[in-house]
Amino acid sequence: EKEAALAAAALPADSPTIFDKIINKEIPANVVYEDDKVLAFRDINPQAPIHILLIPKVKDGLSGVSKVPEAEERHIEILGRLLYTAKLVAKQEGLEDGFRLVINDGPSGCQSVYHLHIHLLGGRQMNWPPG
Ligand code: DGP
Repeated sequence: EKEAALAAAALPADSPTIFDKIINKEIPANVVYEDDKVLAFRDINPQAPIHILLIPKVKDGLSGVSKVPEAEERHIEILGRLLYTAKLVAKQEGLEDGFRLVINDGPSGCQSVYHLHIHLLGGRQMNWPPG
């Protein structure tokens, strides 16, 4: 897994990933929210009773953001929109008592898919520090 992360880290910012296939409906996903800019779907390997990924949609050749350090000023709107959508989805999922938002970055952060995403985790007591 570490090797895969290192290989992926070498890819250019807008290389397609498995998440592009989910956006394009080429592979199925359990979608919980979708608009023209953001897609949210259940993680295939859930780490909590509720584990949802929020991703920016990439279309019309618009360069995607692979990871936080690749963000540019033009991405500010989508970065804010992802957080705002996390709020909407948390409410939709009934996470009134709280939840955890996580962005894994790069090999040391355990990022495995190089299409920027926020993890929304909830439905159980979270612990600190994380692993
Ligand atoms: P990260 O390690 O932060 O890059 O998280 C990537 C997450 O993506 C990981 O928790 C598993 C999830 N994932 C990978 N492939 C798929 C997929 O094909 N479908 C879904 N629903 N989730 C996926």
